[in-house]
Amino acid sequence: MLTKETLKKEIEEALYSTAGKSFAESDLTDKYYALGNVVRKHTGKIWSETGKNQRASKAKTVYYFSMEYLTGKFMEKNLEYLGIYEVVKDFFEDHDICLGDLFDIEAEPGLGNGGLGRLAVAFLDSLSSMSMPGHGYGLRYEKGLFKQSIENGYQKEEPQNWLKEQNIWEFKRPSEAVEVRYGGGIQVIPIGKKFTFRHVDYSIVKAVPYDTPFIGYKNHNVNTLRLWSAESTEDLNLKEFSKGNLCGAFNKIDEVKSICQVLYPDDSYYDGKRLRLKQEYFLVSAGVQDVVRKSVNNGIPLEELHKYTAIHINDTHPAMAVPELMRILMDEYYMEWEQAWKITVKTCAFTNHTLLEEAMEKWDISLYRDLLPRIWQITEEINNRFLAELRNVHRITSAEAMDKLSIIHQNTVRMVNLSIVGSHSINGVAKLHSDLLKERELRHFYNIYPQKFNNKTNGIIHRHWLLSANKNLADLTEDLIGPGFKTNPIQMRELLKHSNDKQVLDRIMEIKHENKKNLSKYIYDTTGIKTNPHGIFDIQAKRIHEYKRQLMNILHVMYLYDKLKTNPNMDMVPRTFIFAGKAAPGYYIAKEIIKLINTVARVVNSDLTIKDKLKIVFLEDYSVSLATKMIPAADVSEQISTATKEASGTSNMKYMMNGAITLATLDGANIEIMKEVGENNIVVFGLKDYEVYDFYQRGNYDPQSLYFGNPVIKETIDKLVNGYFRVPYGEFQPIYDSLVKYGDRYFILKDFESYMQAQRKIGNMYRNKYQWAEMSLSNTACSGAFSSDYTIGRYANEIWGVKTLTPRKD
Ligand code: NBY
Repeated sequence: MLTKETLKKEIEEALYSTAGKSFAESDLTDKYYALGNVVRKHTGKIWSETGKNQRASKAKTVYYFSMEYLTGKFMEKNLEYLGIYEVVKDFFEDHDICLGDLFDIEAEPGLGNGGLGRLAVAFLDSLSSMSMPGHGYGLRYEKGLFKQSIENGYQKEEPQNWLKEQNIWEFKRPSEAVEVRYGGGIQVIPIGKKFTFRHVDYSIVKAVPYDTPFIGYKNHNVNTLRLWSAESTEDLNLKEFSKGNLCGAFNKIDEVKSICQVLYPDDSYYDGKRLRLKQEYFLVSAGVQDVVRKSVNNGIPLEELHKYTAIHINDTHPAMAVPELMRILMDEYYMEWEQAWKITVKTCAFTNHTLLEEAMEKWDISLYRDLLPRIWQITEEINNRFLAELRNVHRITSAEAMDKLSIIHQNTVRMVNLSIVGSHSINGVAKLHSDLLKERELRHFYNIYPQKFNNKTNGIIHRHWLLSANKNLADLTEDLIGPGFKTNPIQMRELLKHSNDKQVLDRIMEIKHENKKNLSKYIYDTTGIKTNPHGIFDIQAKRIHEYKRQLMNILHVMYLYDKLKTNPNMDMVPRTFIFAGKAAPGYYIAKEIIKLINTVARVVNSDLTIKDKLKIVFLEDYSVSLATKMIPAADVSEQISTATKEASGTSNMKYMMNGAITLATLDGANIEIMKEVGENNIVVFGLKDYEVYDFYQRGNYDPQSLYFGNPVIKETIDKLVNGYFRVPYGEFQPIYDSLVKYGDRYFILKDFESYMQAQRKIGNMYRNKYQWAEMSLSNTACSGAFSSDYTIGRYANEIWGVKTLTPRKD
């Protein structure tokens, strides 16, 4: 137990050693670093004990390979999980320091784009909190996802320099660096009747690991997130340097450093850049080498690697883990192909996160072969053997099936195919998504490998999104049902017993109102816009993408505004529509949608005639921290993607947990949310998955007939191009064209009528305060099922074979 007195001593000591100052002399930043050092110290011992325990037990361990990790800030979480939050808070309060101000000093590492990166962190959090041996591998990008600002309504991007100040959570481990090889050629060397392969003329990049402890929730367990950074093996090209060619001397170093310079800002979009391939192989090679080295050092026989180790491939970005593991087993440990292949497939498992065609990774053979000659050879051999298996074992004769299945296709390497062939498990991230993989997108694979396919619906960290983000709601929950839900969140269902208790419902509305007031203040401080917390806060915060249909949302706002203009005395619950999210810098239409939202906002927010009944806010630079402020304040959660397009969604679960009512299409995990909470506690609308597929198949969707046939639609959409918004001529023409001219690929016009109806329903329901509060309570109560602890329980049981390892205190 850490007491205030010992804490005081520890912080004073840390201040002397990190800042060379006494408590009285130090500023807030000094204190932040000192506290960080105290936390490091307390973490270190548990971390070391966890490692020793995991090694000694030889328990099966999962290594999660992901190009992205959206961690959020660490300080608050680490204090909470170590169980020292209260004493730290008391201590600083005694000195009139608010912990929140201290937390604000930390830079948030934005090492991910969106859902995929956040899910990876939820999984590490759950693994550690459930005392399971599981660690993450990723890249230590110097610049995370760009910082977004809005200028004149447009998105502007700036590099996000999260490492500018010292990062107190990482531990550099130079002694555990490994070498990653690029380029060169392969020599075939005969040994008797066999061959070995020698990689020659390659260039070397040193991969240096930086470890971040992932603390479990009050359970004396600390796992590791290991991020690799690229360093040159030669300090300088001395020859060039002594010739006075300074540029030449530094060139190679710059080239090496570029590998971990920056995160690619694409979400659900594949862009076949050489540097990206270099990054992916850097992660895979460093990680797999590390896994094999650790196994060997711990006395694990490589013939049985799969009994001790699982490698998880988070979408296809780390798919080269398959040929890389083959390479190491064969070239470095002289294993035969057949044996190495069995071990590799039993070790690797793969998750698919999207059905979008434009997100599928396909590498040009020439690029792949030149950069990674040995990996190419192995990939080609995997494919040759796979094609033979298709003919000889599965008796496939159809050219169409062979074509769909082949890993190598039209001069590209298809990474989904490689991942499926090289793994024993492939899962989608929500029931609908997994069903569509089996029945449609990957049905040829399902036909030959039905046993590989399974579903693992995503989850969220309830410790973050409820216990920490919404302390008042968590306290109320504890008052009503006891503390059990904190470690077993399914117990939140017991809240349903209080559905009819007006006192409880009043309290729920009070808490929501408090949260809305806090967000209102943030909105005012950052944008100058005044919002009314007595009205509905309707939020859509996520990456800007056509399939997520922020456009449909803002078109509906334009329609509402028009109605209010025509009838300013219209009886309407005041509404604030809040948006946030980044657009990929190269995604032109997405950036135009941001400009449109801000344009509508400027007009509506400054119109005094509508008497503050409608407000529109775009909050810039969406991040985990910002989400933590927004989600607890939402009355309505907009989850309105075109059916079949959103693999799962996870923010939908976070809003539900915080008592928002979901306005949803029947897409991704929305369907499972509806099943949990019941049809009366969610508002659904729009095309169903089979209807969308039907339109695609028949090619008979005709948005123009809707446009010309429905005056509301026409009048709303015409405002994009008829000068209504006093923007430069043609500004929103591309948006208009995407709907009217280019076929409305995401069925915005088709779903518009039913979306308007759903919005009307929301407005009416909100008028009945107790009915709304009861729905809100039901949503919170039924959200426990979406804790990532349960998701991880299923991955561990059904895919990895990983178990809880009772922590041992030495
Ligand atoms: O993964 C998201 C899905 O869209 C979302 O529905 C799901 O809930 C979430 C977690 O399973 N996918 C996603 O975030 N994808 C990416 O972030 C992504 C990033 C980069 C690239 C492709 C996809 N890339 O090719 O560079």
